[in-house]
Amino acid sequence: MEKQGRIIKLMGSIYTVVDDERKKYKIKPLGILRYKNIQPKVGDLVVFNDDSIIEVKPRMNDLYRPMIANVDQVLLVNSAKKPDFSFLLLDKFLTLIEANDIKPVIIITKVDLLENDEMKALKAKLNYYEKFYRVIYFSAISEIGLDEVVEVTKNKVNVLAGQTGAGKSTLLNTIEPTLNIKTDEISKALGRGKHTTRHVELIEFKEGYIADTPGFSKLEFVDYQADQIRFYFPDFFKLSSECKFYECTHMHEPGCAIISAYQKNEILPERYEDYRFIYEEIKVQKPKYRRDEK
Ligand SMILES: Nc1nc2c(ncn2[C@@H]2O[C@H](COP(=O)(O)OP(=O)(O)OP(=O)(O)O)[C@@H](O)[C@H]2O)c(=O)[nH]1
Ligand SMILES: [Mg+2]
Ligand SMILES: [Zn+2]
Repeated sequence: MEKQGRIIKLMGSIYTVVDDERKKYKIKPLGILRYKNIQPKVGDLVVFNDDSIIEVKPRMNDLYRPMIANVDQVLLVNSAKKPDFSFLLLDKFLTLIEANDIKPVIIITKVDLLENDEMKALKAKLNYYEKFYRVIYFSAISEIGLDEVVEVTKNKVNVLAGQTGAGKSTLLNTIEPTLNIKTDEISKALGRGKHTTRHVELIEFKEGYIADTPGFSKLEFVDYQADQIRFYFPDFFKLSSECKFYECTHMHEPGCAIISAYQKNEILPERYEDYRFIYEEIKVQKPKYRRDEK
């Protein structure tokens, strides 16, 4: 009998599919799918029977790194300290998430490591982002923000993303202690490399799912054009109808509403400077590094 379900795990060539009653099946795709060049991935909604995946439903979105499809939101984890908070990293991640048409939720972790005045200063700046994104302050130690994280994640397919060491796995362990996911300290004890989290899996969580991912040490924009980046800054996009030129890149054009807002301090300076940085970085990128031309 054919059923509908979601792929939550891929190990070797065996897929774990969960049906509506949360029953699990370990199966392989039908050969015909490979013939049609359809490769099922974690997150896919599929039609299947007891032996095989028969059909992969069209994807709502499709991430390349991590390899995961149909994501409702990305929980973008940034540490307040250790490693130090970086607006550039935040804006780079946000750009990539927006480019994939996924909703980001900003989580600032390790707030227990900040002094009161440091916290105030960071909040004053991040306040700018709250106009268009949800921002949650979190600490695994004091458990600040725990209820908020649980509330924002339930009934959704969530993916954790963020710099290595930001505290993604720790956050997951804090909201669901039974998961007992490996974090930094254990990998150090084993004398392994930087990344503690390796494979991708959707973990059943609060009527939804959550995937931990290995942190990135370097973010690359291999598949993007500099001129597209403006569409991934929702705050700029809204203002851009007031730019003099329809195709304004907000880099140098006369009558640019974004440059003008930046000069008037209506846009967080870091935000516009990061935009310029990302734009320039993509501009100087050598075409041979583009994935589609390899
Ligand atoms: N003080 C403090 N330390 C934290 C907090 N969250 C995580 N840490 C520490 O930060 C280090 C890195 O945490 P991980 O959870 O492994 O980071 P990760 O983002 O999963 O890292 P990767 O898997 O390498 O991408 C560990 O030593 C944690 O104990 C926090 O809220 N407060
Ligand atoms: Mg981790
Ligand atoms: Zn402009």
